[in-house]
Amino acid sequence: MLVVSFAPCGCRGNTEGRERGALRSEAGTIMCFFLRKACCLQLAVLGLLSVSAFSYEIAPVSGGGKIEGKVTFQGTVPIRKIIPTKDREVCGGPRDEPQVRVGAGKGVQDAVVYLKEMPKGKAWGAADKVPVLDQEHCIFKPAIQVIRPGKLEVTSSDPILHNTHGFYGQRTAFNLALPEKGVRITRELPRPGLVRVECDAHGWMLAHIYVADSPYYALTGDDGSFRIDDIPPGNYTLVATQYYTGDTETPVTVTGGQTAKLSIELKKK
Ligand SMILES: [Cu+2]
Repeated sequence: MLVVSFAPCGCRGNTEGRERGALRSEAGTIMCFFLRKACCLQLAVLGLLSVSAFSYEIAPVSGGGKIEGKVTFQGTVPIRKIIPTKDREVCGGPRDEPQVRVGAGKGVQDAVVYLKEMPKGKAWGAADKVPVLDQEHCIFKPAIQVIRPGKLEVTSSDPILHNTHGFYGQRTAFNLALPEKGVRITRELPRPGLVRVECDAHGWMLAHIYVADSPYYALTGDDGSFRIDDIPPGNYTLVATQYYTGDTETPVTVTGGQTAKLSIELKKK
């Protein structure tokens, strides 16, 4: 992902130049002209880079291959202690929450798996409905989801105020007050990347939304299994990620008409 930050294209020296004399002012103006030009050029280049870094091209895939695999976590399941400090009649009492959902055969449920930086390939598929993030008993549902860039509907099933706050890194993606049950608000998540969702009213609430940069992704089932299909033959990096363990990258070669099998173990970094 490309993160671009820059200062505004201003020129404070210009004002100073005017105050100190005509000659200096003229030199300052000329210098400022070039600085502005350079600055605009820089912005244009950054703009192009940011567009190209996120562009995914849809191209028909013939004779594609598949990847099937299983994501596991072998260690002791880490526990997070949840202690609701308000609205207990809705949010409930203290409880233990596993940081990694480990099921049969050490399989990790809800690990996000995707092919890294896919330039082109299959279509996204029909968008049957807008993805939803609900809040029930002060728990985000679902806690983890993968969506395509676009709309997200945020709602609440609780009769109390949630202040639902999504972040791309440190930057706010949305900040919504949901004061009562049944409120529905739709927002855009236009940029691929991880969106962490918190509630400003209930500090223990946490969800993760992965905005995909291509349709080559999967969310593991309750036994840790996944499948990605219609992949153009080639060499790729498959990323398996889970918010507690972080990313695990695995090289994989996809051959037309065949299924590459992977076994991926997540480990806390
Ligand atoms: Cu809340």
